[in-house]
Amino acid sequence: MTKKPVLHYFNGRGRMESIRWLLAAAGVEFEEKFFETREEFEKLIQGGALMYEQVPMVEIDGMNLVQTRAILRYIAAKYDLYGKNLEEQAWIDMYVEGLRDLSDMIMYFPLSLPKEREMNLEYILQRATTRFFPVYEKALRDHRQDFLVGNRLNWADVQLLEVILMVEECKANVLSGFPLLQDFKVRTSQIPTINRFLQPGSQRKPPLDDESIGTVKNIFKF
Ligand code: GSH
Repeated sequence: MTKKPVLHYFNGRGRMESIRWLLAAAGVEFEEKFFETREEFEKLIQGGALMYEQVPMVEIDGMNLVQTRAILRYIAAKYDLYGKNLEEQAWIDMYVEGLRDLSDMIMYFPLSLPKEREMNLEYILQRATTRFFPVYEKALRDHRQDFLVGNRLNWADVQLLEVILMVEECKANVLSGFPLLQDFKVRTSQIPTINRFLQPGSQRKPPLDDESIGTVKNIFKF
């Protein structure tokens, strides 16, 4: 029996969440080892498993994989979610990198200073609706398929759904001007592996609350 991948991170979204999403969408079961304190994180570093003394780290196929993008690309390629040729991979990379830009803004948002919160939220929503979502709406319209690239689910689709749901947590009706993205959301949410991940009790993590922000600041010393 193949060993399940083991994910090393704190018990929250951060940079690990899109890795959880991709494994879940691929139908791959995984284990998680959480650290909750600076001391536990340092123990992991001292064990020598973190190439850059950073997480996320995923134990998979006898390797300790680090660097979020490298991990995602490995999983996408291994589970056939990375297109069928170099051209499809280039499109997937372009979509995924745009989605990463947007999701990074959302990842850092809970760390906003109270006086900058509203302004930062406005900025995220403005960027989502004027720069990023129009790209994916147009891609679906021009491509005339259920998916962004090719004619089957790939890494970019999984990340698009993840990011749509994240932005909707900031503003529920944010997709109102994007009919094809609305359909895309409904359609991809019904894919059985993804649907299971969306159910309560899955390994999907909630947005960071104030208590977990304190824990994260303590672990990573910022
Ligand atoms: N480029 C890296 C990646 O994408 O994986 C950045 C990783 C990173 O900054 N990880 C943070 C960390 O380990 C936690 S989310 N910080 C501790 C440190 O940099 O000392």
